[in-house]
Amino acid sequence: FAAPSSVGEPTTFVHLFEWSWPDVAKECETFLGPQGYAAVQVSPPNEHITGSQWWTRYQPVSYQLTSRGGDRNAFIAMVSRCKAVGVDIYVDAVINHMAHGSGKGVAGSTFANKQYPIYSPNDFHQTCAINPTDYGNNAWRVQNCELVGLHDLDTDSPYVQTQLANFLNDLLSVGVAGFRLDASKHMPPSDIGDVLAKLNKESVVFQEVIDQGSEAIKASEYFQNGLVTEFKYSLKLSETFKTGKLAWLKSFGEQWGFMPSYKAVVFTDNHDNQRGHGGAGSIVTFHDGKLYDLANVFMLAFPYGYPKVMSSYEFNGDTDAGGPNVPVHQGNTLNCNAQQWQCEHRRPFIAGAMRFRNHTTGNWTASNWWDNGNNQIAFSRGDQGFVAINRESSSMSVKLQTGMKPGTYCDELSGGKNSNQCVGRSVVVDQDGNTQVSLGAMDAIAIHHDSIT
Ligand code: LM2
Ligand code: CA
Repeated sequence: FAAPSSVGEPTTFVHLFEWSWPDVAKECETFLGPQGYAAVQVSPPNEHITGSQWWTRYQPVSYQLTSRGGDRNAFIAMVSRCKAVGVDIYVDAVINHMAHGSGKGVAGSTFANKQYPIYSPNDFHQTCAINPTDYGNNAWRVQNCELVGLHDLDTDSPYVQTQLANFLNDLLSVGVAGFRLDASKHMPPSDIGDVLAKLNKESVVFQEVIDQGSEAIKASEYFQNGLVTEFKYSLKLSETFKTGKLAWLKSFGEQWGFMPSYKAVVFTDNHDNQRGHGGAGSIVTFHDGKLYDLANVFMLAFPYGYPKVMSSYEFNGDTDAGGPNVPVHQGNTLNCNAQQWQCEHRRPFIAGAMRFRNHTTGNWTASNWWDNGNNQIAFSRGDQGFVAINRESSSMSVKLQTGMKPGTYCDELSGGKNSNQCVGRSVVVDQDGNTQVSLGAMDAIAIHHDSIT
């Protein structure tokens, strides 16, 4: 589908889960840059254990940049090719722990008995297991014992902190712009702060803290270090779209008990909860078809948080299965289809809603809220944009105030403008700022001030 006429201010990043470095680089050039995605979260780039499961990437063996994604040269080439088209790279940094047991890493390093190329047994906490019951009442054990048998680094020690800072500084030196700090809940916030204080460049930092409201460790303890994942958002958005009423979303955000918007990284689903791993619940995913599109349209249109779009692969119920054995890009063929890479970030509604967000940064409020008390909603972003979502099995037909100046606009979700030609649906706003919204079941529209034709 069409490229937008201009990208606006980037507001959204995408997790290209398990994509190889050459595929990420090509995606930056052919799609993410032209469309206006701000950044890509890539899978961990450092040496990890061997094996075909996706989660081998979460068992570090060394900080050499050799991984299933590619080697150091391929990584550096990706970072610079993406940067050249305005797309930043965020690295998923696994710094709480090292690999379980003994064996060999993908770059040939060996490990055994808490011995790794740069670590020896006294760089780790004493072995103890995090028990399921610890989460509710024992913060110390959650941060000092082992998460699923992964040897827990003594992140309080100056030596360990220096190694971690060296790793992150190496990534910054090749142009990486930010980090997802994996398993942040399992590290004291002050240890993370000590490591970040040693970094020699500004970067985007978001900490993965699974706090759904009932544990000893709170997401708010991590605000001092940067952004934090808001897992309540994923859970509540999914529940509302699956079994609730969209009318409830009028007050979505802090009023639902979420962290302040400016601290929150938000997502519909992530690589863990979409397959029943960390923080799972009844989560909306690519398996939900149109419902997934609409949930993403809401996330991207609504003024809360820094959104991350998930880009997955089909795993057919095997929650350990690694990615498809084909590259995403093969010459001119794109292996984005039902059985392989899902490329959710390319879906017209998701990319279109991302562009809508980029063009509505001038007003960070939801105004003119309307709902039918059930699953039809609409709201404006001041005079910058207007969106309507119909999650019902029947059509939607209602005249609504858009807050926008009169004119004919081009719906971003069905394609938007391409070199001044509207390839999407036309939406007419009358002299009073009203429009007649006519949508079929499970449909949505989004217009903004730059989509006027
Ligand atoms: C994370 N965030 O805090 C990641 O988002 C999550 O994907 C990681 O778990 C976890 N923390 C550790 O980095 C994944 C996966 C686990 C997997 C671990 C380690 O969800 O299932 O554990 O990575 O690869 C696997 C086995 C587990 C085994 C463990 C150690 O599933 O049964 O435990 O390896 O061999 C003995
Ligand atoms: Ca720890």
